[in-house]
Amino acid sequence: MTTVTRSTCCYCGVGCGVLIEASDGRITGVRGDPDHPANRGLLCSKGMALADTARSTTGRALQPELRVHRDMPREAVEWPVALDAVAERFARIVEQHGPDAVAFYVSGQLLTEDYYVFNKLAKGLIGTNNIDTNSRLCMSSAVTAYKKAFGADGPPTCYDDLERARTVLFAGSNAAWAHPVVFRRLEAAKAADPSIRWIVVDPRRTDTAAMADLHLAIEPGTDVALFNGMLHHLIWEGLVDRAYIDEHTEGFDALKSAVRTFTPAIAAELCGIAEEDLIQAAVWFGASDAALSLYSMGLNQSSHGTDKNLALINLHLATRQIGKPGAGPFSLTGQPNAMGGREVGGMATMLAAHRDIGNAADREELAQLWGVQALSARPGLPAVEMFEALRAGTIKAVWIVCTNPAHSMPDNARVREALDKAEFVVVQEAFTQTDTVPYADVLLPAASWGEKDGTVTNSERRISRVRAAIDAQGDAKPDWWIAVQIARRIEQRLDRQREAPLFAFDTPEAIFNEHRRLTENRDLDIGGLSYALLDERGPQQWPFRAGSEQGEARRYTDGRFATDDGRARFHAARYQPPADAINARFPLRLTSGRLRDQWHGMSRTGRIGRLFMHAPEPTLDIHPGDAARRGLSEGDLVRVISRRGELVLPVRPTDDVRSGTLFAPMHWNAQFMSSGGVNEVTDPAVDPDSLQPELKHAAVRIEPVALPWHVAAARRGDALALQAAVQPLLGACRYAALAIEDDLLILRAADTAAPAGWLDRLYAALDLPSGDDTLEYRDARRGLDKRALWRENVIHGFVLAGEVRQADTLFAAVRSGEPWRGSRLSVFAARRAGETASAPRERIVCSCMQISETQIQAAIARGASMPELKTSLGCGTVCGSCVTELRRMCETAAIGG
Ligand SMILES: Nc1nc2c(c(=O)[nH]1)N[C@H]1C(S)=C(S)[C@@H](COP(=O)(O)OP(=O)(O)OC[C@H]3O[C@@H](n4cnc5c(=O)[nH]c(N)nc54)[C@H](O)[C@@H]3O)O[C@H]1N2
Ligand SMILES: Nc1nc2c(c(=O)[nH]1)N[C@H]1C(S)=C(S)[C@@H](COP(=O)(O)OP(=O)(O)OC[C@H]3O[C@@H](n4cnc5c(=O)[nH]c(N)nc54)[C@H](O)[C@@H]3O)O[C@H]1N2
Ligand code: SF4
Ligand SMILES: [Mo]
Repeated sequence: MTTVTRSTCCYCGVGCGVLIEASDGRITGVRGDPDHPANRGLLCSKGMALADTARSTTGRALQPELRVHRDMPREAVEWPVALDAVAERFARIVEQHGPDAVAFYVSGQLLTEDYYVFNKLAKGLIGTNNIDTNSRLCMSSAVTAYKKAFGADGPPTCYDDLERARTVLFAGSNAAWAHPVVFRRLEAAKAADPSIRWIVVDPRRTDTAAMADLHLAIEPGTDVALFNGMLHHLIWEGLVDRAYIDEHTEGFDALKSAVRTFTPAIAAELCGIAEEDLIQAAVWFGASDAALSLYSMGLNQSSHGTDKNLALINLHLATRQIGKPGAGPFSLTGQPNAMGGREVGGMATMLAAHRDIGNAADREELAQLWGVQALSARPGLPAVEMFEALRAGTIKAVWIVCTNPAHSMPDNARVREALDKAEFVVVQEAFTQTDTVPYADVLLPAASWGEKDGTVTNSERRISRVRAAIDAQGDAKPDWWIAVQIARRIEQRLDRQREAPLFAFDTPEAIFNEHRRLTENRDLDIGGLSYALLDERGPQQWPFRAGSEQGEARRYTDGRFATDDGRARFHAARYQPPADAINARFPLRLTSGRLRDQWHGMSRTGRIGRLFMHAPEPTLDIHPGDAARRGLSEGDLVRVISRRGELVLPVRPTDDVRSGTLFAPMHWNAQFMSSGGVNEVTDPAVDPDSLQPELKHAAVRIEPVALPWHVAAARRGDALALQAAVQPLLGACRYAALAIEDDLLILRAADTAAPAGWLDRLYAALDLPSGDDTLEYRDARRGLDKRALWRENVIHGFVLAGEVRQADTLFAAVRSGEPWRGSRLSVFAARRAGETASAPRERIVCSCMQISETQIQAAIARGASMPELKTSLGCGTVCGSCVTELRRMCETAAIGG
């Protein structure tokens, strides 16, 4: 029997509602929930593919594992053994070295209930504020700026504003890929009313920028100069709202003198854009009936990210583009529960329900609510410092939950060193193939999406229920449960038992109810919410006070802010260049970000072939002029070198980036390539207020690297099992990348020569033994080694090492599964005329309908328009994630002739 469970997508902060279909304990399908106010039935390519990610248990963490010594492998143990081991070790370290000798590094992908328990465990029970989260890499600057400007965290806006805005300013946001359903809604609004203006501020011409009326391709890191220049123009042209400023704000005069020097001409020059464009943007924004800004990592991930946020908020306050429909500074949250984490105070610098560590009254009130003596007044260490302290030995033990710092932290080699040096590392994970799992002394298997219950809050402050559609796989347990079990044990060992036990929770609902109590009479008051109400009436926005009928869609509509005097604050934002200075040795600016179909470290999206096909290999985007000057063409491998480290990547010349700027996707890591990914070279410098690292900017140089020995390989079978088998070999090559294609694993690698013994290990990992079914060819003198495995007349796998000229033919043969025509011996000789050396598989643009770039281009060449593409090929008709790209392809063809 098929059951349908209403839940929420586990990826981005849009927070789309999903309907999960399940039968016999397996998830069989996922659809958009037509009744969810965020998406009204829509899903993007990642959401559409959710069921596939849950299909197989290969690669899931299914049992607790423990190792008694660093040099020994972990072994499976029963839960009580694992729980005792963690509790005992944490308690012992706290007794010997004090509470600040342990740390928790958690995640905006936890549910609010999970998050709440971890925060209470660290701050309430152990007495340390050393609990930080990957939100430090993500939302911290936005939080800090909201608090500075408005007196409280949280966006004043809501999704309804998407349809009401007259001017939309995207700043450092590639919403077309990162928040696709929000983008779909904006697209529909603009299609219905083409007079709506879009401005995009992004150094790259992203799919978002390609749709803009005005794209400001600023130099990375120059946003403050841009916003100050826009404000200068608005002030001197009289486009600010003096009455609003006088009545509802503080600090305008100081700001006015601070932006005096930012004339449009000077600001435009600093940003590397045309002065007219800056002025145009200012006028469209300031004179608009409703200007909405949507911003994300291009602002936050900066060594002056708080100032970037504040400079943008200044524009909104000065022109009264806030507190009314369609207007306001809308920080798009990245993770599904970045907001919930902020609500429970799950960071090193905050306390539960928007309380402050630095505020004695807040600490006392919370201690009382929790029934503990006192809370530590010492702020905990934020992410970057936390791992530094682990490396230095001042923190002895870390418990990592639902995040993969060995991949996602800046300068990740240092993080790996820290994990290596740490006395005790606990990793609580749903999947085993991540870069952090190898460091775990204890691996705690977590129930994952589709298997757990609780709540999340999306970008517009809307709380949705997450519900389990099936039982947890194997012995995996919900994150809150694991935390509660260990907390109780630590409580016992530290002999901190109280009259009322701190962790008496038996359900997520009990946790939610306690969290609710902590929010009462505060800005995020959810006193009127309950699971029953959410179940009955669907997702709700906070604040939602007791006795009220509904939440608040927009905040500060009466011009009263959450500061003591009710006035918002202007802050004179200082323009500063990025921390990692450009010079003759490191002349290029490297930025990084998301791809449409991958999610972070790929532990989930990297499980399905469909999501690889839009971008099958890691790449380094470079301006064609910069590439030509260095004699580089598409696919050439280069070393990308920064002051911290290096990695090898294939270049992709494209004028989507400006000259002097490079872009690499953040996703690839040691599970799929030969290095830890782009964070080998990124900069751990942080913003002084938000302590968020500058992941969006590193000064680098690139050098060509001659790696004449190439490998191309493919193997049919359980691709996830094959990936796990081949992954340990990747690091031995200067360059290697894996991709998954349904029941196929694809490998490409390159080096100066074959690493010793490597090929034999590869043959074993790919299960390509010598034998009757295997055709082999070896030429030691020329360094050639080739193998193909046959079943009947069909090639089931091959390795070409040394040179890979036949790769295309063989990839095609393995993919098609059709019998090989011609003699077996011809496989290593065959190379049809016109074939290039290693053209990757055709790029698939439409993931839902599996329509390739070539098919679309052919249709466009025959004169197909955008609507005709949809009717003739079907592309862009399901989730819509590819529509911007389709439109771009049509436009490019039209311009090109
Ligand atoms: N497909 C997909 N979607 C996701 C995620 C994912 O992994 N995959 N992750 C989610 C998460 S956690 C997050 S935080 C969001 C992130 O969502 P976004 O922030 O929209 O995504 P990014 O690609 O990281 O960065 C956005 C843009 O910032 C630009 N940028 C770089 N430097 C600067 C600068 O100095 N100024 C300006 N103005 N722009 C700059 C980059 O060129 C990039 O296009 O996405 C969420 N959604
Ligand atoms: N260079 C560069 N680096 C970046 C960024 C960038 O733009 N550029 N962006 C930064 C940002 S904004 C973010 S948010 C971070 C994200 O970085 P991470 O947090 O490291 O990213 P994920 O891969 O999503 O990690 C989540 C982990 O939790 C596991 N997991 C999934 N479900 C569950 C569950 O229910 N319970 C438990 N316990 N585990 C689960 C997944 O398998 C995965 O390994 O990356 C940051 N790093
Ligand atoms: S936009 Fe896509 S990834 Fe984000 S919540 Fe919706 S379906 Fe999930
Ligand atoms: Mo994020």
